[in-house]
Amino acid sequence: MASGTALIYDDEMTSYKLLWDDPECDIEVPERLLSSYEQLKHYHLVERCIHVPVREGTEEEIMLVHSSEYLEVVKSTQTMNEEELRRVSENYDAVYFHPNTYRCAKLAVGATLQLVDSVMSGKVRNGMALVRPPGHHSQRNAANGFCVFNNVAIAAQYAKRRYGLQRILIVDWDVHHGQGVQYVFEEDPSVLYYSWHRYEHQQFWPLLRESDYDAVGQGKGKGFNLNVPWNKVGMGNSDYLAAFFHVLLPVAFEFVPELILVSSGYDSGIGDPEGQMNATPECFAHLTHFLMQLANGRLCAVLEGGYHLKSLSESVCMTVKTLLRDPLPQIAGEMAPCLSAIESIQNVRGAHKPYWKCLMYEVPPVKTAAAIVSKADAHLLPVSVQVEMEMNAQELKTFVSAFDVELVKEEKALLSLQNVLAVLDKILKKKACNGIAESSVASVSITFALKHCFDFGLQRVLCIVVGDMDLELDLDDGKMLLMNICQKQQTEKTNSKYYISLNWKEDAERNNFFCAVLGFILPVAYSYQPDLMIIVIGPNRSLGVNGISLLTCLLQGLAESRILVVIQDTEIKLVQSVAKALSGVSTPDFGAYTPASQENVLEIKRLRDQLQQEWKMLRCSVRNWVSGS
Ligand code: X5A
Ligand code: ZN
Repeated sequence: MASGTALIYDDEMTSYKLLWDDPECDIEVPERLLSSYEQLKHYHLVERCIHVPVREGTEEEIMLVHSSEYLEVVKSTQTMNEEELRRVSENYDAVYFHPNTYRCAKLAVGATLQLVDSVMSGKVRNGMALVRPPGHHSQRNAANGFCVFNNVAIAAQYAKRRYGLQRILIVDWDVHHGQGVQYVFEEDPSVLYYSWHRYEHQQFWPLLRESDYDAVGQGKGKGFNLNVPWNKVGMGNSDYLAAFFHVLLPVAFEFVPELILVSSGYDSGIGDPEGQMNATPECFAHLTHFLMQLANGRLCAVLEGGYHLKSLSESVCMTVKTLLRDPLPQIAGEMAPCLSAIESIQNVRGAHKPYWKCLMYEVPPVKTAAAIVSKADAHLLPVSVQVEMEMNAQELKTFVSAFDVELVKEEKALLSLQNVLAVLDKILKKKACNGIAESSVASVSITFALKHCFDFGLQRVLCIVVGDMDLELDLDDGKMLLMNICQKQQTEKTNSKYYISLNWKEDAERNNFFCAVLGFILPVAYSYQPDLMIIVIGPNRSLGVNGISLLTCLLQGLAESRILVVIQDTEIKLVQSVAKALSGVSTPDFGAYTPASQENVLEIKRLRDQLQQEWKMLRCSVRNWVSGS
């Protein structure tokens, strides 16, 4: 890996200045460069850097971003008198021209490209270019905000061309929005532009709507423009760090840049008359340090603004010192971002949620979703359970019309279906792990739910029906395994591999369901390996609340715990205990094992014998063992 830090500076870029009275422009003075360089010398930082000479940017390079017409206008200013210079300057917002402006602007572009070449060739690891005029406000056809040519934007285009780079990160920590950079790369996903800026709800220069957090990029470039607008002055170290931690850095690490260009303006530092912010010079050491962890350390810092000479030069020194890998200075101040900063951060994160994984999964997925008939009962469920509203009517209609309309003619059936599908959808989309739905017509809902599961691409659904229920289902292909735990002997259907009727009679007040769950249901379920389980509690159930919770708890070992429990009767006690079992808020007390009745024991034995060839986890005896089968 390359080592060393380049420093690019030339006295000649101090050779232009404002020639007339203009209170807006009089802060952009040659002393900005002189005092920065003096301070670097003072801390013996200049001698520790690798000196790289400046050059002029060529016309071809300037035209990577600007039009030839605009280039001609700027060129023409070198021979103008003061009167003419004033007139050209007035065509632009916050700009002054001097006969040497053109020469310096070309040097600023060339200095930036020299820096990019030094870093990309491996001559140095990183570096800084001290340039005037700055660049980030200038646009294809316009000078703007003291900027003539867009040094950093040209550098990004140049790096893409010359080195075939596919991902460049531009970090603009200047206190003004670099709208010029935003415009150039708005539709370009290969350049990620990040800028924070004094905004004050559009009351601060350059007063643009498109500086707000919702300007996320356009077309293919959506998600690659990050604006953090500051709506109050006085932002300090903790606000800047919070924006790095919660916005820039997660996105940058996901973006994986190959090169970082920093629009390194220091008017965001303490004391600056433009920014009115509070970040101390040490803050810039920390910002630099974080960015050095990306792009293999390939970082080019290019000076933009900064108008408080002392604050500017100290901050430049902090940046260069950090690039040279000196230990980081301690950062001052209470480490707590202000409310307004947090608001801005939240807004950008929200706007970018669709584009970045690191922002998408910020809320932990819900464990248990519930759709219940009486919303008033919601408070009776564990607090971690998220109560769902029904699937909206439109969503439902498109789904239902594609299937059998006859089945959901009744209002009641429709509502039932809405509950079940709302929760099922959450589970399938992994927005919830498991769920409960109350449904007055469970059999109809289940038919739709299963259809929905298969459309979604599930391979094996285990459906356990407790109680009497007639389901018209096609069971041949093994895509679902239906177990019916019922009171009456099912005479019309015979057991097969995928249809199992378990005839169960519960003894009142006895915990005897263990032998059915452990001795039969779990072994079959584990042999089947479902990717979703549906438990349906219908009418005439032969299982008590205790048995149902036991079943629900133990089955969570399968299908990544994806269980949907559909309950037909609206008995809040049952809903509550199932919700408890699913959400895992507490372990239900199942009581001690009690032997089952003779009748039940014989039924389990009968089923085991009948099905252990098909579902091999049922085996616990070597009797009748046939090897290889
Ligand atoms: C590069 C820079 C600021 C222009 C302010 C005009 N420009 N009011 O900081
Ligand atoms: Zn600025």
